[in-house]
Amino acid sequence: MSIDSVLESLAIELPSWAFGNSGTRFKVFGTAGTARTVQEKIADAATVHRLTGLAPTVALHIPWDAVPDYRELGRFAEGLGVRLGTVNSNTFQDDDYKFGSLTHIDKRIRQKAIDHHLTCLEIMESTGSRDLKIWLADGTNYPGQGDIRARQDRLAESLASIYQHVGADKRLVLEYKFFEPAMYMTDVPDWGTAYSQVSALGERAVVCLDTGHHAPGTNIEFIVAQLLRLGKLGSFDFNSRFYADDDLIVGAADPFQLFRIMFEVLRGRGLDPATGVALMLDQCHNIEDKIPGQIRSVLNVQEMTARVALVDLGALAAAQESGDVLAANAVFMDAFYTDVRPRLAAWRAERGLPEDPMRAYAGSGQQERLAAERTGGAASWGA
Ligand code: PSV
Ligand code: MN
Repeated sequence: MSIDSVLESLAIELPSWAFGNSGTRFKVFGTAGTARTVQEKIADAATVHRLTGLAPTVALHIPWDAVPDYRELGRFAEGLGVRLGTVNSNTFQDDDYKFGSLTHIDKRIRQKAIDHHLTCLEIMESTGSRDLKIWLADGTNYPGQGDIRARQDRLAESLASIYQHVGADKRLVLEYKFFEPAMYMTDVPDWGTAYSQVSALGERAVVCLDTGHHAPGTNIEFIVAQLLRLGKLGSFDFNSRFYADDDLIVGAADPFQLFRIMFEVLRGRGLDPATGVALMLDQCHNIEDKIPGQIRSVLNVQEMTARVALVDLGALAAAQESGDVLAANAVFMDAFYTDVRPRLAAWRAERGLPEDPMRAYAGSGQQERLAAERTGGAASWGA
């Protein structure tokens, strides 16, 4: 793929929750100008798209973004130049789910969690969304607390009950995470578990890879290559981490890792519409302003993707075939070290976009206007 066609096919979905106040378990800081409603979050996402041309859709989280009329919300988004995307379910903030949701030992609570997902599927009919994304906080804190195998069986049964309602043009996307909030064992800890659970469901069930959800040192690009090879990579939740699930700006902690991941995405044709991999962000801007935080994020993905498009694949294959280890590595690193920023600035100028979206936003006065207008916003995670 040429660099221009790669750039044309790049679309990054923004999470509505990135525009709300968030924090750690120690403190949620209320940042001036932060969106207070789902409409304000969508308006902020539209600003990111207007300045970058990279973010045409916004993911919703239910019930954080619950509204009485989702068709109206969809029209509101379209009026601002963006569309509603993935619907994320939430079974992690209700007292009933203390010991699990889709895996819970009590059938009533399992059914409640299943019904929540059916509600999400109904919402998707109104919003025109393709993907229902499921991340579960289910798991245990102490060895012996739960029957690991029985919980897998209940999970499979619950997922099957949801999957039978997933329409022909929709997908169920299962996200894995190896810890937190459960600290001993989670019920979907890794790509292998997610893969085996979605494979049992059928073709329209796929895996979400959140880049913050692996043990330190995990070779994430290997998982990307494998899931693409198996036809089961549904989406990414991009973010970056130094220690745990830090949810920092993607590419901030390790740009080279982002490059290696995007290399495997392109290698596996992950940007072809037929493959259907959704590139999404799942981040929290705890101490920085949200809109420029999201602008920086989508630019980081674009920049690393553009560098990947520069890899001389012919030279790489030749070096690999002849066993020339250092030459192969040099081809790879040459692309990684290439500064593509002038080229991307020209690409933006050709499309009527600001050459430097970060500077354009900083100079627009919008942050100051929002800070003056939006007062009294709720300061809670997901608000
Ligand atoms: C869990 O840590 C997670 O990555 C899931 O995607 C949730 O839906 C999201 O974070 C909430 O921020
Ligand atoms: Mn995630």
